[in-house]
Amino acid sequence: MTNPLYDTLFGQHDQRSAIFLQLPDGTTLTYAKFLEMAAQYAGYLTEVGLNAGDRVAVQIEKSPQALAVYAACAQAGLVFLPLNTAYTADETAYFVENSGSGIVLCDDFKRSDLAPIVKRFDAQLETLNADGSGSFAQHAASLPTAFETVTRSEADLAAFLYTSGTTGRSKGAMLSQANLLSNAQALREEWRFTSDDVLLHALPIFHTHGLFVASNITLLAGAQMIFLPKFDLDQMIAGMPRATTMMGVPTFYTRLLGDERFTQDLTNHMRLFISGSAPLLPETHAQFKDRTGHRILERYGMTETNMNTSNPYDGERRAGTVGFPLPGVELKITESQTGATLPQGEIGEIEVRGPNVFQGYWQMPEKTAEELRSDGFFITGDLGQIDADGYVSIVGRNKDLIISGGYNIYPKEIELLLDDQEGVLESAVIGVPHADFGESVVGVLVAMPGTTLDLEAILSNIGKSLARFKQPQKLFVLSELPRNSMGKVQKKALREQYSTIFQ
Ligand code: MCA
Ligand code: AMP
Repeated sequence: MTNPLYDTLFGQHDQRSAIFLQLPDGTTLTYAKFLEMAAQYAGYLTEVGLNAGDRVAVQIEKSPQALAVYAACAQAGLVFLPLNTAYTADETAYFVENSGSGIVLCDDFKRSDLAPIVKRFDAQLETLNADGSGSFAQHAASLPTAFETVTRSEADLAAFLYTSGTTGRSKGAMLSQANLLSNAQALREEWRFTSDDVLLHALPIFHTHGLFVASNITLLAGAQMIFLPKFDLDQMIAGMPRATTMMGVPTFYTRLLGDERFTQDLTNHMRLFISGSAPLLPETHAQFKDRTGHRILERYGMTETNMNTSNPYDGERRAGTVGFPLPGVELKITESQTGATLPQGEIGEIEVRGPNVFQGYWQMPEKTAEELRSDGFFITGDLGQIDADGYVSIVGRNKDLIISGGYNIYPKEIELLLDDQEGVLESAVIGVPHADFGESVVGVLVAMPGTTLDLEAILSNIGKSLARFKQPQKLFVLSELPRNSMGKVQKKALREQYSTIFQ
């Protein structure tokens, strides 16, 4: 194979007239047409001077065109770097600079915000809108609909996905072709995807879940997707009769259950519902079973590792667990400090090794060394336990992280901004239970002596540089933060104190 990722996921469908995407307006896109568009995009990316291994930063709304940029990068041997569309220009600037992207694609409405940034980093800015218009599409439209695939190997990098850290600085997780392919192959087999499947796809495609888990498996199987721009209850319910499978974060499932149109009849023909990215409450699993007769299959993954474990397709899908390690993935529970494997049943750090585990953080060898052991085991920062039957459960986190509606939010990043606000002495950001998002962000502030904080002004200020989903939903002021004898802020106590504010 000249380029395993492209050949396996895309190239095999080159001439296929079968439908790849069903779109909300009732139109469809065949594999062949999709790949013609991708080839034109690959042609343009090459024409502007990008070479194999160069990064392409993409912050565009979900659309077939956005997915075609991923295919184009694979075909031209470029590193695809998708960015959350909710990121502010400040946030995006960091990713563009850190990755050294040669080109940035954005929607037209973001162009004026991003232009000065992109210029500063000597990159090229082009636009690609969800309706297929924009400067990038215009240039590409005049190019041939076939492109000679650039030779690459499985060891070459395919994508960077940025993931924040406990220090507040995002790190570019480098994923190789082999990382993506091995995981897609394992999941397709585990979940039995075939060309008869139609996946109801409402996840964003700038994260592992919607891009690599959902789209790569569909492509590998030659299946179809009902490709929705975002989660919308009416569209989900309208699309379900045409689907065979669905993937979602727990919020998708609680929202569906909250709608009386979501009935057993609507789901009778469905083959599989999969959940991940955040803990699925056993109550949700049970309610879903009662309502539809289906047992949601829960799995566990990370940006750095793709998917690690899955509940079984056949056999018991055990609520509150994330199932068994996938074929080829080794998983152990260790003592955090020493890395020593703990006896079965004990709670400890989850470590994983396998072809799914990433290549390290872009230009951050120290960070890589902190989390990736020399023997190849990745320290996930999740606390887990393996029961007597081998089912893995995630029981907590050894990292300060909030997961809201499936998006990861690192408190440190927000605390650094809050600490800089006028009159703030110090701050602590915590996640508290939220019926819709699972967890929601709350900030606790301590004012400088003699100061009264203007909470509205603080929220509005940090909102200028912080994506909306990361912004605290509420701010509270305390005279001091609870600390232990070592002086460490007791976030657990704060979480308990504010645990019912969104209930
Ligand atoms: C939107 N908002 C949020 C979130 N999403 N706030 C907190 N948490 C969120 N997740 C805010 C918006 O800024 C807006 O604020 C208001 O909620 C409504 O916005 P809207 O766009 O209408 O929201 P929505 O469509 O209802 O979106 C909620 C959602 C979405 C459907 C749950 O967040 C979503 O699709 N999440 C999936 C994330 C995902 O794919 N994660 C996978 C990561 P305001 O009204 O105040 O302006 S990959 C991963 O984790 C690993 C590898 C894994 O295992 O999969
Ligand atoms: P990210 O690397 O940003 O994509 O987020 C990965 C994190 O999401 C993991 O380290 C877990 O903490 C969490 N996660 C993913 N899937 C699950 C799940 N099924 N149950 C609980 N947490 C999960």
